[in-house]
Amino acid sequence: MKLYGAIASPYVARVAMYAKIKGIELPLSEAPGGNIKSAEYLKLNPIGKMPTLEVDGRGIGESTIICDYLEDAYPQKPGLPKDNFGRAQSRLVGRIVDLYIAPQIGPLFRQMNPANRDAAAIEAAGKEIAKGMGYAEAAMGPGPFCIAGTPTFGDCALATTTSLLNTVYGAGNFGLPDPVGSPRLATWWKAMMDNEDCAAVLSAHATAFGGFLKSMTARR
Ligand SMILES: N[C@@H](CCC(=O)N[C@@H](CS)C(=O)NCC(=O)O)C(=O)O
Repeated sequence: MKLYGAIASPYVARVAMYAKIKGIELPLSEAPGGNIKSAEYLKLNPIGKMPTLEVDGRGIGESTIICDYLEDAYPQKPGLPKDNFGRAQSRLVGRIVDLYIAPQIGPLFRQMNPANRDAAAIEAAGKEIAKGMGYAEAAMGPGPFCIAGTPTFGDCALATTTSLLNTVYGAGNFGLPDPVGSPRLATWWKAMMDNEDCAAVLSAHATAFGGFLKSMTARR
């Protein structure tokens, strides 16, 4: 089993974190053919995005589906809560990230250059992100993690995207409110940072993504 992708991607980091909390050894491997648009890679994942999980020569695409596969294939240490409602809520947090938070990141990326920025676009994206974070908060359980006392799928999805948001907000100096500013989200974020496994993945992701952002801004 091989996981292809770069840790700078929040979707790759999501799977890396999920594998880690489940105790699965899953280092990142270089994409077949050298990149995610190579014929070899596209054979495994015609969508041409990262991550892809290769299992016995066959590919699985989409980070959430890869996590589902890991849950089915390695049930010994669960990555979801035991009770059905908690499982649904943990998955819901991931869905909220994908549908309501992550789509706002592209519009913000386009506003990184202070010399040429659209304040209304920044405000609109920031508003939608804050709404999405509110939806995620509403889906949370008693905590301190998303649902309860251990990290599960929703934590992996929300934390890697939160880390990316923190980096983008910091680099862009947009003046947008802290995405984890509410008491429940602040408690959640602290729990993530205090968890050795989650913090290790978040740190690797932040370093790699920060480097990517720097090289992007240096090019303009
Ligand atoms: N819905 C996908 C999103 C994956 C995705 O957008 N990956 C980006 C990196 S963050 C990518 O591979 N982009 C390259 C491209 O679109 O060509 C998932 O959950 O895996």
